[in-house]
Amino acid sequence: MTYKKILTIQDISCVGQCSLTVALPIISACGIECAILPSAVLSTHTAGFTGFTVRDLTQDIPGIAAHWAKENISFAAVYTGYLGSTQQIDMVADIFANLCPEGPKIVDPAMADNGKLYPAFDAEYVEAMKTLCGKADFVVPNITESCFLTGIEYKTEYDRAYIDSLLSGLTALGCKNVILTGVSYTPGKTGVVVFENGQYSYYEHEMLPNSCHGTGDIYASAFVGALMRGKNAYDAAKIAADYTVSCIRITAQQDNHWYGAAFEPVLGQLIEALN
Ligand code: PXL
Repeated sequence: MTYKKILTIQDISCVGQCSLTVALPIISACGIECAILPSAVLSTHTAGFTGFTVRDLTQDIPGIAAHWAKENISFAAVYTGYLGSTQQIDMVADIFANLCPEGPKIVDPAMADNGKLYPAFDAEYVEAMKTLCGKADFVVPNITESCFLTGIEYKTEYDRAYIDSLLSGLTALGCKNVILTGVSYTPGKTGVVVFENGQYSYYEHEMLPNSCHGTGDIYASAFVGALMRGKNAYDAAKIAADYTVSCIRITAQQDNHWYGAAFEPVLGQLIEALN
């Protein structure tokens, strides 16, 4: 196995099982070295907690990136998640170009779910995120994020033609490949669409009755880990989906675990799926 070092850029939500506290352990479990660039530090995530603290780290990013460049540090891939500000999105584009000129750029436009933007974001952030998605080799949105990025109406019931319109809108932004999560064509089932080089494929799996916050981050992190382990996009998308389902299933067995998904007890399943 070739040893690889990647960079992930997203926030630290100190409590709440999302963003960096999920990405770092999952990518490490995949056998990939994971450097981090925190976009912000929050006491908790913003979905369900109130009164959280936020320290935006936008001003620290150029100095960190310049130091890495001076030390000749580069990365085999860059994976971005929740970013702290619109200004940061432009800085990330520079990091793509300067610190990862060759490897895949994976953008999870973590900004919305269930038809709504997360509280910290506005239309200006969405516009900047469109530009970043245009520079990505893979974007990993859910349907809500795809709607904000393409200007297409959000629907909870849809057919293949609606999904195709989202895929065309997303690739029109300039991103090469799309991994679209949470696509459900049949009651009781959901799945992930892999749109790679214009080819559509779909992996369908069980839809569990409970849903958890942070599963988008778990999914994208496992996808990145599997991709960097040399899996093709479809296999990486499938491995990440099976792992995320296991996380949701085990979370349902915990009392009062509303703030995130218990991804740790089933990390072994992810490791096994990669071997
Ligand atoms: O899971 C995405 C996410 C990441 N980081 C922060 C969030 C959210 C979703 O709400 O609030 C701070």
